[in-house]
Amino acid sequence: MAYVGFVNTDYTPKRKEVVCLFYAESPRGKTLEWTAEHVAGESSVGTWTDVVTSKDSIGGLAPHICKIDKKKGVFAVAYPPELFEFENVPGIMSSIAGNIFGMKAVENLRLLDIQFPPALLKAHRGPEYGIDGLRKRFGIEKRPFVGTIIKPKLGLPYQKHAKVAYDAWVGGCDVVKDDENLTSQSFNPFEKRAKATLALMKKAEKKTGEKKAYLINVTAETGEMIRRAKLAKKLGANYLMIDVLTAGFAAVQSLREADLGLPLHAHRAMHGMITRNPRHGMTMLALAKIYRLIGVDTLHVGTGEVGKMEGGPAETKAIINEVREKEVKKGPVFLPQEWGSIKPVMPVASGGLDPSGVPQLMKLFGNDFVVQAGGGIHGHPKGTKAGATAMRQAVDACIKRQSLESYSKSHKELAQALAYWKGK
Ligand code: CAP
Ligand code: MG
Repeated sequence: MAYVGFVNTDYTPKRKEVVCLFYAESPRGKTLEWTAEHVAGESSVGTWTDVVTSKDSIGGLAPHICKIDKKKGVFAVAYPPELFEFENVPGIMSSIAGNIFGMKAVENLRLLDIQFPPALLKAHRGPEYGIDGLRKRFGIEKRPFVGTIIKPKLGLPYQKHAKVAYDAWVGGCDVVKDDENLTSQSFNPFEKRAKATLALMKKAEKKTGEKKAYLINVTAETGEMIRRAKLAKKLGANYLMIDVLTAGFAAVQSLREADLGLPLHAHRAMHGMITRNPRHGMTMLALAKIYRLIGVDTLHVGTGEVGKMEGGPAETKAIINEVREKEVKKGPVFLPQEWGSIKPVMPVASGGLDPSGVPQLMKLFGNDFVVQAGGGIHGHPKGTKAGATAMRQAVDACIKRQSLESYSKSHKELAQALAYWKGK
């Protein structure tokens, strides 16, 4: 059917429907309603012209444009569940985040939020661990997890990579992760890195008496990714990392549905290509909901302007709520969402951080998050171990409700970090 007849602003979406909230800018001379009709049609059953074959096959499948707010340039579309294969995230995205972004009928289009109905939640595992499960697994009762990313991003031979990880763990990091673009390069092949780093993780656990996590990056072609994940598990890995955007929705589902029993860390490299332009693409909030649905355990969500990446406090807070809370109330540009039995994801703050940012981060995130620093640990004037200690001291200071300045008087690594990056 052509792109007409979907507007029904008296329509109340059924609980079983998928509801999408869009922001759109129409071509000159066209109305938001006209654009919304094109979006609703092209994302479901329609095309640019009537087709004779439509007559007897789409009854009841047509979506309803149930809200249009011309002032905000926003409209909502309620899609009957029969339009989708709920187990198939790539398929769902091909409808609600597919052709519509390339149509001439939109100057700009942004998918603000997707409301998942109960049956869609039931079709997916969600996180295996959740926040309580991660805290139990790593013996960290209340405070934030402290993590680092091995730097330089690329270039370290695997033996050095392992040694830098050891120094970070012994210095006080709970978590050490590969960088997003470290996979299995000639200087740092996956299996050798896994063996060497896991051996030193065990050594660091013995030395510190603390459980440690190594987030090894398994990002690769899906079959190879699963092979690496299984190999890592065999070698004693206790956490896996995947670059969720570059690997793709299907790969994230494959890794989760491999049920390896290991927590999954979602790095969001490439998200900026889709989320950054406030007038086009898709919000990080909507993306984050998809990864919680599929079932990652930790996910980068931004730092609320503390670090080097874009994403203000209000946006970061909204994403934190969306991945952590059981129920999210309707917001200015997002829909209400009940998460049923889907466990929470632990949000990750990362990007341009050093110990001085910890108080602001803990104000925004509370305690249930991972604070992660690469340069802010390995750039410490006294090296990685001191850098990790300084980060941990900053968290301890906040837990003890002391200012970093006063705490640093009796904690030299923190004092050195604060002095070194002052006014950075
Ligand atoms: C941080 C990081 C992370 C970014 C990702 C980097 O290193 O390893 O990939 O945090 O950004 O490569 O930049 P630094 P986001 O601590 O040295 O900045 O968390 O926003 O996805
Ligand atoms: Mg990185």
